[in-house]
Amino acid sequence: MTQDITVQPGLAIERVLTLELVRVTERAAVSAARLRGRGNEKAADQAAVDAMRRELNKLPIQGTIVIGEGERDEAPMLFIGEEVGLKRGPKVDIAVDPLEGTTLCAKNMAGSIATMAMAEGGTLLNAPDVYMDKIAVGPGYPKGVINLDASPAENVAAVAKAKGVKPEHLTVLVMDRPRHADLIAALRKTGCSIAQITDGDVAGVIHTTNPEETGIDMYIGIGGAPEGVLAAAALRCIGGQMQCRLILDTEEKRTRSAKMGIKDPQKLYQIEDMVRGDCLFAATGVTSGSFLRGVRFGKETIETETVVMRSATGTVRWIRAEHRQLDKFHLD
Ligand code: VTB
Ligand code: MG
Ligand code: MG
Repeated sequence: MTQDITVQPGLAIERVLTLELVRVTERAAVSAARLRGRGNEKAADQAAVDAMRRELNKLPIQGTIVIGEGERDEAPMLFIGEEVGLKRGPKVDIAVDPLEGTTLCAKNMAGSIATMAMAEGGTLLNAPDVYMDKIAVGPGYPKGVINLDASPAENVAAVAKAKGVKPEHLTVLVMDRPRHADLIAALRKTGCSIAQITDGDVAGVIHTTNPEETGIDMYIGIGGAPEGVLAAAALRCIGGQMQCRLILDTEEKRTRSAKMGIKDPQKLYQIEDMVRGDCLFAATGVTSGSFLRGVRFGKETIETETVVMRSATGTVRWIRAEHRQLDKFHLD
């Protein structure tokens, strides 16, 4: 007897879907990786989008893209509101960034990933594609240790105290952007170490969940709102704290976000406000980074590395895959 994927009350995301997410991000990563170092962001991104869409449409879900490549008219695929899947099975919200770090991929620099999250229908923040102010730490800290409305110095002091170290022994990750000049200057005064990345703050935020391995204790700065929701989904699974606020500094942005259901443009979002239900998160490395190994093209196999997480249990799985049947990847 074949069993349909059923929905358990309060657990809309069936665990069997976990591996399906892996397949989706693996394919997107392989497609993008073929275009690593070609200096063509757009082509790499498009390849990842096409592959991700093709794989999503094989899944037994009634999925709605809530974070995607933009509005319908500007994004032909994986646009916000697009329905994906086989149109049977659980109703789910989907957030995608098929190629997070297009520049990293185009320049063959460390840290580009293919990533997505899936959550119970109606539970993911429909974030517009605007900037977002973010602060995050990993698990193990007392609730409220970070505060987006406090100064960088106050946050460094609070996290250092909770960790039981001096500020000099704390490392804060910040994206290398002119807009972060004041933030960096304020952090410098605390004596902490600042690690900088040129792109890719989904992985950046996730780095805080494993400071022993990554050396990163806290993430602060302004990045994309879609990336904020994706990172929040990961932290909802692993643990940690994150606070965010949309930057709606023009009338156009406020109108656009109001249309997407954002009532309070000043709202301070906690993880549970961005990902309100059970969720799954997956990311596959495109170029190698400190988070994930990039795709390796061999003679007989293509190797991928993926992390997949499930909030219901907090399980985090690292999946190294060897793909054979390379002809099947030809389409990608
Ligand atoms: C942000 C960040 C992403 O691009 O969206 C950034 O969240 C764009 O910032 O991780 P700029 O406009 O300052 O370039 C990424 O780094 C990659 O998509
Ligand atoms: Mg992208
Ligand atoms: Mg991105």
